[in-house]
Amino acid sequence: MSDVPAEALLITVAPTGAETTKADCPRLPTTLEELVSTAVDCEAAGAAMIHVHIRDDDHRPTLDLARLRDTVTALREATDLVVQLSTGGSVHDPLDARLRVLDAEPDSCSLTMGTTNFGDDVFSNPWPFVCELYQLSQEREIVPEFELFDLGHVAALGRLLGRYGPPYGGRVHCDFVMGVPGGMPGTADALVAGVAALPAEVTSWSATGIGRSTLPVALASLAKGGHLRVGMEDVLTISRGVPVDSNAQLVQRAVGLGALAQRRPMSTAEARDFLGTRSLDSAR
Ligand code: KMH
Ligand code: ZN
Repeated sequence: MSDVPAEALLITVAPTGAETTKADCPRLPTTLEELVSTAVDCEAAGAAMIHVHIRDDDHRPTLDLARLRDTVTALREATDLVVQLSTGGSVHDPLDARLRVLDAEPDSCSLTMGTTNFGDDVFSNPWPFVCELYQLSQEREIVPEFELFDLGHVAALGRLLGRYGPPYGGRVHCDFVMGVPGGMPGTADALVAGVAALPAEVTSWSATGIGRSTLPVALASLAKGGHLRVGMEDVLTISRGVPVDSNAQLVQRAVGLGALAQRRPMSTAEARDFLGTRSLDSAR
């Protein structure tokens, strides 16, 4: 058990993603400088964890290891946020490059629990890859966040934990990613079904809804006592037809929704305890 009280709301910001182009969205943080300043603003607004995808000099998604390492270092220098690197990358990234993400030694890594159709593409997560990535995270003392795009992924999580035991740190945190075309819909009904199916080992969960499902999923998550992931990886409008100004704006909105539900933002120190990540001193 962690000592973090139930009213604490974990807000994760996913500021960039791999799908939106800089040309389509100039406000998307794609350079290291933009990412760090976004992280600082989002921490000040109430986020405790950052889910990171990085871009190359042409603003295209990359898993370049040197860049990933520099990113982890820069985020740790500028913030106390829990740094989670995406191992999902983009739908075009090969599995071996996605495994190598752990060489950058983040606090946490995303770990998607199965293959899913992803718009017109396929986000590939074959079972042997999931198992290899999970065991690597255990060896490297990196806390996985299990990404659940579908109800089948929830069942697969139970199978994984049954076969390989708990993650490093002993906590089991997962995130429902809803409303992806090809995955589960971003509805309260789907979230309720997913939460009901979670394996007993799960200690916490958050949810995010893509695009227009953002608000319904956030409200449903709060109603069920869950946590929130927000950010420009998942949504680019703040209301119908109005572009998001910044990731911090989405974090501020999450803080406001949380306040309505009598939840207050979890601090970064609480988040480390809550998620079971390494202490800040050993991470640095
Ligand atoms: N970009 C998606 C294909 C993750 O970060 O782990 C995968 C994704 C999940 O965003
Ligand atoms: Zn991601």
